[in-house]
Amino acid sequence: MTPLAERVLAGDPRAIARAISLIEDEDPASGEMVRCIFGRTGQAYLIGVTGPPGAGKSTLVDRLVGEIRSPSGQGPQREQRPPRVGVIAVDPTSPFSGGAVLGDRLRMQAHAQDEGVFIRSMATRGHLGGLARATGDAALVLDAAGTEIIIIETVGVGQDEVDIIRTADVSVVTLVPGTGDEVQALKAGIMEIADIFVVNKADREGADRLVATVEANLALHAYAGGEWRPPIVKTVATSGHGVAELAAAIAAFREHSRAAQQTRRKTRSEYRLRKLVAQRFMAHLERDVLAPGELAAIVDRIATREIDPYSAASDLLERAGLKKTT
Ligand SMILES: Nc1nc2c(ncn2[C@@H]2O[C@H](COP(=O)(O)OP(=O)(O)OP(=O)(O)O)[C@@H](O)[C@H]2O)c(=O)[nH]1
Ligand SMILES: [Mg+2]
Repeated sequence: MTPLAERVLAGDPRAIARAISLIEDEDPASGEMVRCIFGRTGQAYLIGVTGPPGAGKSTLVDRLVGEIRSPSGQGPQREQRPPRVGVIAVDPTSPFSGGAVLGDRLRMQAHAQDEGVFIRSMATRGHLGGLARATGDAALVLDAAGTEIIIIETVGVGQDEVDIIRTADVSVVTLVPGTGDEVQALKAGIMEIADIFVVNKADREGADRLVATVEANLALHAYAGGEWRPPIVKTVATSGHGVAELAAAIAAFREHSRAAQQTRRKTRSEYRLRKLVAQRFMAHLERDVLAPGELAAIVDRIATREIDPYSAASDLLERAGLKKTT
């Protein structure tokens, strides 16, 4: 057990922040830390919130945190006291634009006095394909520290987001009227993984039309009896309108999927393991087996049809000391 891991387990906010920074920087020490805390995770409920840039996700998440923390509020976990909440906002903006910092600061103000809330942005730089893992590890840190509800905000509707959202216990997809994002979301396959749809900025023209479009999409799917049909919640994040309904929808989904949650977590574990092995194998290949630039050269040869990807892959496996496959 490293001293940092111990402090994370004790719930020390500065240790949590430090641990997430290590993960963000891909510091080798972060792997050791995650190994130490892993056995103490698995208690938190993960809420993934995604949607196009500027959809109002942060405003909405902020309101949702307020709702979950309010003694009279709705929420996925209401026993005696409001649950501790952690927010990880995956920020695609350059660390130099200040967007993340500003957003953080604004939200810190709203929950600054609340010891039960931890908010953190993570930059996406340097995480080619590894973003889902970095986010997942950051969630493990919060989980180990005793955070009961973890909200992960991601921007966009691409593959990275699908990957991240896949790791959540519930996926909330936020759309806004008049942007045509739903088409893009459809293409990225994000509609299929949504458990709850939010039509935010419902104060704007076209909200009902967007609700109807999403409804029409859902109608294409025949929901079996007892199968969860994603509800569509209209919100105005700036005023808080609809946020209690969103919290209630999350609570309803949690209740509905209680039995299936283990399966979902198993899928998540399998996905993480497969990703990790694939990433490690590629890293090993590039670092220990191939000469610098050799992988790029092989890629070029595939692009110019000099070799086919199947033969190239077999060659690489063989050179890494694995059995030749076809
Ligand atoms: N009219 C209206 N404006 C909203 C609503 N929700 C958020 N906004 C505004 O939309 C802008 C973007 O809000 P954010 O919460 O930063 O959106 P976001 O999706 O987190 O943005 P990124 O993280 O940069 O992708 C802000 O100016 C908000 O005040 C809403 O329901 N109605
Ligand atoms: Mg945001």
